[in-house]
Amino acid sequence: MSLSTHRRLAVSTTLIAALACGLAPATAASAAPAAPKSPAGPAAPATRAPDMDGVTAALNAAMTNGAPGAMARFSGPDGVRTRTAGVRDRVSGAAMDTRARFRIGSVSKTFSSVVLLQLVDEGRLELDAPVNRYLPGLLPDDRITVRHLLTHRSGLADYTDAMFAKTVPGFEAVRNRVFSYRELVGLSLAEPRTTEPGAAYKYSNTNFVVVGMLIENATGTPVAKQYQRRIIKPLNLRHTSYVHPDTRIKGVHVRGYLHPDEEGAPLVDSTEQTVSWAQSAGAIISDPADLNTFMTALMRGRLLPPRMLDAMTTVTPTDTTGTRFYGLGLRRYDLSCGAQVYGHTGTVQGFYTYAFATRDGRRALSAMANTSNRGAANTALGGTLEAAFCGKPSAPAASSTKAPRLRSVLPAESDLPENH
Ligand code: REX
Repeated sequence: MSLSTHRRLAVSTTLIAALACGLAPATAASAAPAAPKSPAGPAAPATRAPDMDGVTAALNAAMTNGAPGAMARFSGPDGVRTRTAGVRDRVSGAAMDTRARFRIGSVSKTFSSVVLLQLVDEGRLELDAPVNRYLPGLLPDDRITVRHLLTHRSGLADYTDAMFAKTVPGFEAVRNRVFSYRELVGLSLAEPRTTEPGAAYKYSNTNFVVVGMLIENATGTPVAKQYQRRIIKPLNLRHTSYVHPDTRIKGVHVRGYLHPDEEGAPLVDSTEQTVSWAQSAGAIISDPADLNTFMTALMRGRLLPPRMLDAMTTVTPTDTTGTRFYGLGLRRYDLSCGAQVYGHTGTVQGFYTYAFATRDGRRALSAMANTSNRGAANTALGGTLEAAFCGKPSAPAASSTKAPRLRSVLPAESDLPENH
């Protein structure tokens, strides 16, 4: 059935159309504050088309702020739209390409969280059990639970702060190193803990290193195998991999460029590295289509049963803006139009990533810029979220007397037509 047939069918019932108007359905995350009402009224978010010019402007702004290139892919009811800017390779001059793979950094945390929550669902771990029940003696405090890790409330110091205090020397010192998980945890435990267990949100890579250990301990296999078996294969993510400690990115890929701390110093090509300093906290490679497939599948309940997805999307604030939240290995951003999007951000040397979807899994955006240590470029890249999910009113603007177009029957992200 063509997309337009889908739409014609759909417009026929006002009920479906009314449902289609709503934002994300209420979830067990109801502890979180409700989405702010859109100034244009409750129907506004669903009637907005993605503002792809706004997406392009955000990519260009990332470049103005020091990224050699940037790209974004939006998947929604009306299909897929991609945008690129600049280059994916400064030496060959190859243009940025939305089929190219890159390092997704902490978006890997959402993958690790999905695997862990599947294990919880299978009864192999308990969220509120002490980590030390499964990894005896690993942590100096029996009160630290599995949930504390997934919510960044363990108080375990982030060893990467000291590791990368000096950006390029820090990176060069580890780019070819292979760490064991225990070595990384040891680096954290050599520092004072930051909070009492459960007391406060404090982002730390250490938490998701321990999550990797829990996965390997519960399954008796490397995390790579679990990502493959539980996520990559079922969703047919053909450009997603975890190759630690291999330093290369296979196939067509983006080259990453790290900004040194010294203003005006040349960019450092940081493409090849083990990412052993991050492992289950940040070493996955993917591409924009796979990231959108992953986030939409997650939100549509294809990876986790409702109980686990509810736990994952139950969030607490990460700051005082009232717009930034964290669940279990998952962020929620509340955008200016009232849309709430779930996903993760990522930073590894040379790569900034955003991968987010609406709670109903009907719209997703992934964006990347091939630079890092350049906060302004990352902030500019984040502008793709507002443009894509808040968008601009479709023309002619929807009126309350007209039935809105159907947005409820959707093919999978990967079935949607490409629209460059
Ligand atoms: C390490 C330093 C960044 C990068 C980091 N990355 O902790 C994790 C991640 C895996 O993706 N976290 C981010 C380096 C925050 C997220 O969740 O979005 N910075 C760089 C420095 C600073 O070296 N001196 O910018 O490439």
